[in-house]
Amino acid sequence: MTMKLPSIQIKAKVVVVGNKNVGKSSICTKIFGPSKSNALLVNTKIDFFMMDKTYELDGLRLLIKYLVWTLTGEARPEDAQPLLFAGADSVITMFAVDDKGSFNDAKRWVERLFSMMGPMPVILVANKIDLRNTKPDCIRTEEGEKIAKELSKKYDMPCFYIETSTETGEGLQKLERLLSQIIIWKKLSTEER
Ligand SMILES: Nc1nc2c(ncn2[C@@H]2O[C@H](COP(=O)(O)OP(=O)(O)OP(=O)(O)O)[C@@H](O)[C@H]2O)c(=O)[nH]1
Ligand SMILES: [Mg+2]
Repeated sequence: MTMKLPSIQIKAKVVVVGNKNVGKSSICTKIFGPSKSNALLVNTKIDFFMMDKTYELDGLRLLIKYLVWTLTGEARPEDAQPLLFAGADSVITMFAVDDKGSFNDAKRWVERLFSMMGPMPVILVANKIDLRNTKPDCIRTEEGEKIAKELSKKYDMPCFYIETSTETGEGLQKLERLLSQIIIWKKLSTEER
């Protein structure tokens, strides 16, 4: 007979940043469900997403209660305030492969985060990879990987790199899995809670 242990609950704050139009809201909706922002706060430039999800780890059941913060509208790296990142367990920095400006700014988003929070693991997400089939001059995989490698080296912290498309769904499961692993690692490696 197998006995079911109760699940361990983990609360996680995830922050998703990146330039306007890179697909932050789309990716959050796909992974975490509809935005809850109207129920919580009005007139902010922050959107909230929530999801509870159970993962199995070595026979243990872990319930992660995600609270995801993301920016809306014309936000720039230098506008990001400490409150956005405070207490974050993981940060996703996004760019769109068809938007060179968003790619150049991705590095600046990470540096803005680090300047306020100190280095922490980051996931760099290259979104809209479906557009590589139709649009010329998209950012290539090697270019994204190179930035991630440079950031990891410079700050001595992992900067993971994942490519996604919210149109085709490619990479979304991989992103969610990595996110959960980072959160579990962070909770196990700190004694703050
Ligand atoms: N082709 C393609 N379009 C996408 C993808 N992800 C998002 N989009 C489109 O890009 C546009 C912007 O997506 P959003 O999710 O609103 O982007 P955002 O980063 O939240 O934008 P702001 O909130 O304005 O900063 C929308 O028209 C989406 O349908 C993708 O993977 N592929
Ligand atoms: Mg949005």
